[in-house]
Amino acid sequence: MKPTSPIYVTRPSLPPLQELIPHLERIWESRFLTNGGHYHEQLEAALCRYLGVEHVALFANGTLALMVALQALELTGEVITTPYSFVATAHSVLWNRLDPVFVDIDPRTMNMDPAGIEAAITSRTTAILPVHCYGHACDVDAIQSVADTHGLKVIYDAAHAFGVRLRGESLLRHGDLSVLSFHATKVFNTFEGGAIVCPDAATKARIDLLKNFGIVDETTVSELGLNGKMSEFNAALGFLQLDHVDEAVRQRRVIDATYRSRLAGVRGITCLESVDPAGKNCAYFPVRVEDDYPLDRDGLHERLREHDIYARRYFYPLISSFPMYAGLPSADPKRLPAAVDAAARVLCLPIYPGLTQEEQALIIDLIERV
Ligand code: T4K
Repeated sequence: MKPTSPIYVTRPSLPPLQELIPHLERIWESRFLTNGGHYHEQLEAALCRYLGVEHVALFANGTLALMVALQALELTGEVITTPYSFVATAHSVLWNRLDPVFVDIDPRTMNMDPAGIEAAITSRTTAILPVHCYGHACDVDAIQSVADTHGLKVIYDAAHAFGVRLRGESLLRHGDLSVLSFHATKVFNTFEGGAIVCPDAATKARIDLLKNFGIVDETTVSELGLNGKMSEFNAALGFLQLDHVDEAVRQRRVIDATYRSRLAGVRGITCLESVDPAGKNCAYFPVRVEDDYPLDRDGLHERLREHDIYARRYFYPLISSFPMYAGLPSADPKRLPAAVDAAARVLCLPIYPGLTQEEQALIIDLIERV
C-alpha cells in the first residue's frame, strides 16, 4: 500500500501564517530589512534564553557560520574532523585554506572517536571539528581533555543539536564555539539560517565583524570578512518558531518512541540512541540495517521508495570519498572502517511533527514485512 502523498525524511515546521503577518507588517513599516535590525536582536536574545547560553551570533546559514567560526579562531595547519557528516563540515575547513584530517567514528555513537583524534594529532594540528551527529552528543569530556593536553581549539558542528541537553545542561556550552543550522530540514528552522554560540562578548563582537565584511565603521574595514548576515524576515520567522519548538520536539519524541517499541522486535534492525536520551531533540531517526535483516540498507531504502517513502542515507557517501578529499592520506577507507560500515548500513527514517500515526504504521509495517 502507498501513502496518499509521498512521505519524506523530514518536513519543515511552520508557524501559523496569521501569526507571521503582524511581524511582516512591522518589517514593511520600518523598512529595516537586514544588517542587524529589531528581529535580529530579538531572536539573538530569545535564543540565548531558550538554549541556556550567553551569546549567540545569527547567520544566513549554518555553512557560513562554520566558515566564520573557524576563521574567528585564527587557525592554521590541520583540523581534525569526521568523514561521517554532511559535506559542509569539511568544506568549511577547506574554505579556510586549512587541511582537514579525517579520523574514524565510534560505531556505537557515529561520533568521532576521541582515541582516534589523539592519534591523528601532529605538530600542525590546531583544532578539532567534531559533529554531534543526529543531535547525539559527542564524548565532550574526552574531546576536551585531548584538546587541553595538546592546546587545541574545539569547534562543535552542532547543526543537528538544537536544544539538546547533556546531563541537564545545554550541549552547546561545550568547546570553544558551537555552530547551529536553522535550515528548513532542522528541528528549529528560519527557512535558511544558522548561528554561532560564543562563550563571551568579545568573541561574539569579532564574529559579528567577520559576518559583516569586516566593516568597523563607514570608512574602516579591518578584516577579510564575508556577508553572513541573517535578514529580518528570517529572524522574525525564527522568533515565532521558538514558541512552537517545544511542541515540535514533543511530537518528535512520540514518533521516536513508537519506532523504538515497534522496531525492537524486528531482527536485523538496530535503532541508534543518544548517550543522554532525556536531553535529546529527536532530529533524526537513524537505524542500522544489520546482516541478519533480509535486505541490505540500499535494498530497504529502495523498497521504501517503491512505496513513496523517502528515507535518507545520511551520511552516504562519506565526505572523505568526494574528489576534493579522496586523495588525502586520512581519507583512505582502510583507515576509516567504522565510518565506511556506518555509511553502508544507516538509514534515517521519516520523523517530523505532522507525520501521522497511519503513515508511521505504514513505514513500520513495510520494514517488518520484508
Ligand atoms: N553541518 C551538518 C552536520 C549538517 O547536517 C548541515 C546541513 C550543515 C553543517 C550545513 O548547514 P546549512 O548550511 O544547510 O544551514 C539537507 C539540508 O539541506 C542540510 O541543511 C542538512 N545539513 C542536510 C543533512 O540535509 P538534503 O540534500 O538532504 O536536503 P533535501 O533538499 O533533499 O531535503 C530533504 C527532504 O526534506 C526532502 O526530501 C523533502 C524535505 N524538504 C526539504 C526542504 C528543503 C521539505 O519538505 N521542504 C523543504 O523546504 O540536505
